[in-house]
Amino acid sequence: MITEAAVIPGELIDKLADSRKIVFFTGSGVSAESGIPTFRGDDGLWKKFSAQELANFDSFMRNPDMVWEWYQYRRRIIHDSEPNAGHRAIVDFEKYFDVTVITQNVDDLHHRAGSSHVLELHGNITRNKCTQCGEIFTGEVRLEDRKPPRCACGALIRPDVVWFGENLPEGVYEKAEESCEACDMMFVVGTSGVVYPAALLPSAALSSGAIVVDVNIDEEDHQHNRRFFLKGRSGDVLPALFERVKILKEY
Ligand code: BJW
Ligand code: ZN
Repeated sequence: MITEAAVIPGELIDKLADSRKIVFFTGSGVSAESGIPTFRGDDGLWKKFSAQELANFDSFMRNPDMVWEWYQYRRRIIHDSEPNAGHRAIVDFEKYFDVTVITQNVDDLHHRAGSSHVLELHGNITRNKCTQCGEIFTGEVRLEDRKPPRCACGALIRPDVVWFGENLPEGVYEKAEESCEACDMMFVVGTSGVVYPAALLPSAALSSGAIVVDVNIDEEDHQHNRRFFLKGRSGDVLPALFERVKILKEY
């Protein structure tokens, strides 16, 4: 069922009100209204910076200063941004549901909004790690650093994010899969669903009997095997959804 955000089907609200465990699986679209560019849209990061080439280990080792500069640029945008109404609505859902957030985003905005249970599939840009000994650096990233610093072991330090061809952080995908298999309803919010293995998660929820709902501004990114599609910005759709279910829960 495809619906504009303003008209959320009563059937969806009823099913949501009967749910106990819900999953929000988010992509860069959920942070777009915070001013953080998505990866593949018209203003996407890929278009301006050819990030597909930048987001891999070989590029970093070939040209560490350039890749580092690209991450520093994004860190500045993220540092200056705030969680938006979509992030905050996801926190509100914790009032009535057992909520797991599975995010492909590295921007930390779900944590900053106050979500209690966040699984980060692609790492977190606010951390660094050593390319050799793997030490993690969680302190404040120095935004003025024009070049990647070096670890005590002598090797280059890189952002603690998952690049193409790299494994996801140990155990995180497995936990995400378990949450998808156990949930009653899954919201797939602001992702093009083209990056694997993350893109397999909605199917894991579907085949375990969950109701899967796509929330996206672009109908082309709606997968037709999903039960509902709410077309609109996550910062509009998610608060509207929360207000509707709140009425059922409170009265
Ligand atoms: C809105 C909105 C609003 C806008 N409201 N909506 C199986 C098949 C084919 C390939 C593979 C496969 N398995 C693995 C691969 C290879 C590869 C892969 O997936 N390639 C494909 C691209 C073809 N995967 C990997 O390499 C992964 N690792 C892996 O598989 O390990 C095993 C292995 C090891 C060794 C060798 C081989 C395999 C790792 C993937 C890591 C992805 N990393 C990135 C960069 C992170 C660091 C950084 O930030 O720089 O993660 S790529 C980038 O894409 C980033 C994102 O998390 C990810 C997903 O993008 P997202 O969020 O969906 O953004 P967009 O822009 O695509 O979409 C935005 C959406 O929002 C759109 O739909 C808009 O309409 C919507 N929107 N505003 C609501 N307001
Ligand atoms: Zn080191």
